[in-house]
Amino acid sequence: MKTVYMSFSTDLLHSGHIAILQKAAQLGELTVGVLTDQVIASYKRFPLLSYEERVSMLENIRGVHKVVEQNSLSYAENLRKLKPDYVVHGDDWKSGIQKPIRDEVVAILGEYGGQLVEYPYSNEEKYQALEERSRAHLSIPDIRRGRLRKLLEMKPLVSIIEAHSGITGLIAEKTTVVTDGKAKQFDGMWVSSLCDSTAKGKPDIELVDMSSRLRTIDDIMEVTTKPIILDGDTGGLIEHFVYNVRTLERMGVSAVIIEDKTGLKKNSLFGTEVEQTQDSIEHFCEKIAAGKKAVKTKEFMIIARIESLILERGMEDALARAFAFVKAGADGIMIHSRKKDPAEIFEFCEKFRAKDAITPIVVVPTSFNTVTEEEFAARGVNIVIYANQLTRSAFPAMQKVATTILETHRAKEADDLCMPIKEILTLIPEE
Ligand code: SPV
Ligand code: MG
Repeated sequence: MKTVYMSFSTDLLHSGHIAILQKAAQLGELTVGVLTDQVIASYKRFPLLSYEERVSMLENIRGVHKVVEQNSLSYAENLRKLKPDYVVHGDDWKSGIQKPIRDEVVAILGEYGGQLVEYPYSNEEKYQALEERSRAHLSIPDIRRGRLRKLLEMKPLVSIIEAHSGITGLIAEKTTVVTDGKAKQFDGMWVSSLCDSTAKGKPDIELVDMSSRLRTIDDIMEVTTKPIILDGDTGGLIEHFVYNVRTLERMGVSAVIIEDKTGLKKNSLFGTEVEQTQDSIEHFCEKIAAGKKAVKTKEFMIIARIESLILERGMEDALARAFAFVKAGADGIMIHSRKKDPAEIFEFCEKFRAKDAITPIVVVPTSFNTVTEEEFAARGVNIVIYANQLTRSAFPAMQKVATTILETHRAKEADDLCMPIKEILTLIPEE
């Protein structure tokens, strides 16, 4: 009896999948490798059905002999273990992000004389419509909101990038790289006060009001499905914060991060160059507790941000605040620093983790940007936020083009710096 291997990520099993499964089963004893939630989320979209549900679904399909876990986009581990005579796949992976995976499968099959069997990929409209419906489903507030908590359970490190508009949201949603059989995307978006204010030409001093911030979030939500963390500045008055928590939760935002400052807020990266006042532990705990009381779901997170290192109040103060804020109900702690050297961030993580192994730690490595995600994860960090890089990269590009046009009295010289008209026209396809 010949043996056959197929890999499946789908959570919507349609007639096209059944047809290819039946063809594969005719070639021999069929083993299906089911991709884990983490792998699927990294390259496609968050699965609507969990890994266990997808395993059970495939186990009950006629012709499927066995179901095994495939814990990477790469087939290498399972192929070397099972040495199937055939690998079956649709022919859609001959190009695009799956091509390197296919190339590796071909090479490994070549090692022991296995064979790749490809059937024409069926991209019928009804299947496309199904996929579009699933995507739309993921953007529904109730489905989107809880995904940050799910990601925290699934992944050692959740990586988040700033978005302040529909287009930056799309970049955060869609940018994908594949390296060594591993696909990587950002897990979600940070609606930064700095970048939201900058996009509106305003300083980052809590001047852009909540209605405007909500409008930005809505613009992003219109075109994306990934979870959103809001930079909630100081959270404002406790009496206002409780209302805003409910609004954000209802919209499908996953978390708000509020910082323990009071009075006129200035951006943290000014540090002690400007006057900034830290809130008292008691008052900030009151704000956290009031916010937690207003939350209606188990999913929405209130994360407390500690400014002690920014304001040079010392490690002991930062740690005392962290433990007090967790006790008051904070679902996570963001520790911030504006030093290039990550030593104080690492020291905080070590000392915090010595007493609290569970509460998620968030960092924003704008200054300490040499540290890799792997190293942060090893130090006990759970969320890394790239808080301003899309704004900081777009601004000089726009400024250069504007200067070039002024200098040359025409747009020709600026053209090389711009995306071709054809590309911009089709960048956002019509539905
Ligand atoms: C933001 O992105 O607005 C932040 C992070 O709050 S920082 O700018 O580093 O203060
Ligand atoms: Mg901010």
